[in-house]
Amino acid sequence: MNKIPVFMTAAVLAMSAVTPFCTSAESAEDYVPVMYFSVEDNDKISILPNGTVYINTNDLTEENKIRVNVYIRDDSKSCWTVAPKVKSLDMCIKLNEEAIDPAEVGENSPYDSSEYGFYNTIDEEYNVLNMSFTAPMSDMLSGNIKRLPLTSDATDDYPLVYFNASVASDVSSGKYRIYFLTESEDYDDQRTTQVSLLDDEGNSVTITPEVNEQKIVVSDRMLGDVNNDGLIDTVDATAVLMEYARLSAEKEPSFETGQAVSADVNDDNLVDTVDAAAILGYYAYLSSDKEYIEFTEYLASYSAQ
Ligand SMILES: [Ca+2]
Ligand SMILES: [Ca+2]
Repeated sequence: MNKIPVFMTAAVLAMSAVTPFCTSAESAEDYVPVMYFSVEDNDKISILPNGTVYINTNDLTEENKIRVNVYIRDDSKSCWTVAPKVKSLDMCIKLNEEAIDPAEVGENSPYDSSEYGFYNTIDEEYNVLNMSFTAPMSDMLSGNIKRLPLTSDATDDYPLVYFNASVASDVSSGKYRIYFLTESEDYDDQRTTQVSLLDDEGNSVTITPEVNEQKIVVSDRMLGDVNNDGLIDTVDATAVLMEYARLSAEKEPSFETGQAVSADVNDDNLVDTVDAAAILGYYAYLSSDKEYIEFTEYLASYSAQ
């Protein structure tokens, strides 16, 4: 698993320290599984080192789909129900297809598919996907609930489920997100993301997992090509530094939204010297005789150092 976003690492490491699952009341209350997304690369998007999707609207066509994988990290391995509810706030990024259980299409799955029931529904009005993996109904009625049996060592060795998000070809430059619904937002009693764990005594506890979100940033130009001339070079780095100077002097930003998105190459919501340095570094790399790589690939090696 090399796609865990950087900000998840601390939580995941902290959880790794508390295995195996402890059934004492205090520890069981503290324990929380994690759900997170990862997006599959394709020719219409780039993926930044932190997992954010970057879209240059010039690469879009009439039909633009992004495959989003949903993972669960449950170190206690004690889930008997896993129910992600996923929402996209903006209809320009539409969750208009049903989710796919990898096991149903012959792909690997974290849980043994013969041991769970899977359902999913789409709520088109609110752009919400409701999904659930749960022990068979007969077991629930008889009170004989079993944990979902694993197919491999970790619950996030494989995606739990995936879905396609459709990006409208006329999407505006800006920042978007797909996220796990953890509280009712659209109406009372809206279903939210939950997992149910079963302890060694057969007691079930239903909790809201820790979640991340999938950021999608959209610009009308390439990442780093701030002046939109098709090149990533010193002119762009200079423009970033000038904007940084403006913002530092508490002047109004001069960049339009698409420019600002393309200038924030490390996606930390700041346009500053770090971005300028990355642009200059990439320009220097391209000016050398080294093999051509995309800016995002360069950023990945740059941030790994
Ligand atoms: Ca440029
Ligand atoms: Ca930045």
